[in-house]
Amino acid sequence: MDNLRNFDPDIYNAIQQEAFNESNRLVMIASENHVSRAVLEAQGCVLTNKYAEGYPHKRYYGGCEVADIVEELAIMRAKELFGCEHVNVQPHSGSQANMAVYMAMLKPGDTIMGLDLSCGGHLTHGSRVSFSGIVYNAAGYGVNKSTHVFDYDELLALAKTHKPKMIVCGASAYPRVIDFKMFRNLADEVGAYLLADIAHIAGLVAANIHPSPVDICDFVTTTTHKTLRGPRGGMIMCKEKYAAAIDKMIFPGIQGGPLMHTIAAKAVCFKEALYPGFVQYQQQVVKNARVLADELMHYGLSLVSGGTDTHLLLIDLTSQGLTGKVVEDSLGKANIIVNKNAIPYDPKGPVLTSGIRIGTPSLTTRGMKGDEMIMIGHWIEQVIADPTNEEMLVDIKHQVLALTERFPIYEWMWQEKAC
Ligand code: DSN
Repeated sequence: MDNLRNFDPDIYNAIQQEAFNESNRLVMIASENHVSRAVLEAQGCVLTNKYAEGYPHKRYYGGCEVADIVEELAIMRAKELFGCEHVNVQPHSGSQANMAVYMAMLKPGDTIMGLDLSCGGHLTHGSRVSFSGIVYNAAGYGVNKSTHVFDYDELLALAKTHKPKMIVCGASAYPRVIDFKMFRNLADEVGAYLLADIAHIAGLVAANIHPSPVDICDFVTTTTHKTLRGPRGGMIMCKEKYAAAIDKMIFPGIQGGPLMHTIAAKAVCFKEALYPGFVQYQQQVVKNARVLADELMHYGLSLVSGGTDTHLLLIDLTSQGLTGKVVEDSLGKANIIVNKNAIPYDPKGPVLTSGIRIGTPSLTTRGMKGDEMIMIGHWIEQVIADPTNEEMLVDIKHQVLALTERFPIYEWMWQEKAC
């Protein structure tokens, strides 16, 4: 059989184009990263062929000896990395991981309490348009209206009112440290299970830069592709006493065959994360976010919560009278890729929004540091000050290209681009 380049040049070229784009743009989407060649190789391997329903040494198909090796390595490394009692590495995504926890522990109609999407939560934390808000009675919580950080007294009052069976902590757009112990207190006060969704901060947690919820919460879910810098996928960690219920809900409850190639790539990612260099990487991710935040504030821009402790920050565009959509589009023309994002209690809704979310994991993977963050902060400020100035956007794009050339990524892939 022919290779991809010869058999399907359309798809081959599209993939090359993506590598070229990632290489020539500043990817500042907080939930994205650039995986290593080793992770890509594992993800693109023959394990995609293998059915391995079940768990190591308890499969429903023959010939699973390699699948067992791979899954056991992934489990062993995840346990070492996060110090958890039990881990299930099969969830296809973070949403599947959350779904499995809810379905294992709750009945339809039970109350869950998670952070509202509009305040930085995730769809699966109880949004009305997600299964989490359709199947369960979702009582959302927010951040304090003036500080934009969690007010644990407010949350306790809410928990006492709603008496949830499960409290979900964790966020997709919250720039500050999450106090898992305070959430544990809330959960204990009302007799709720506590789930921490650390999809965004998993890399920071693995590197001990953000406090770990693993010993504090009943369940910890994550994706593996954000700060953790692995393949797109999910994972559930829990206390041993919940292991059987969680495993049974992932398979056969909500999934069939595990994606063994992805599990192999997860194992590679965990191995990478166990190297000391990973801690330095995560430290630099946070340092870069802080430098960028200071630079943006120095130009008078307003940041949600006044800064960041993590890999991400949110610019509030209210005083500029701009929408996140306009700024996302303008920055895109300058090869700076971000996403529009609601700010807490945003009057504009999710299509336009009043903010943009910016993250540093991908740029840090390329080796960028404080000096580069200062340059990038200046470009972002210039675009926000004059988002329709096409000449300036082109000029910034040229400067971005000069910068990205100094920090190559995936050049081994796209240098062979056919067109
Ligand atoms: N959609 C992801 C994000 O961008 O934060 C969360 O899963």
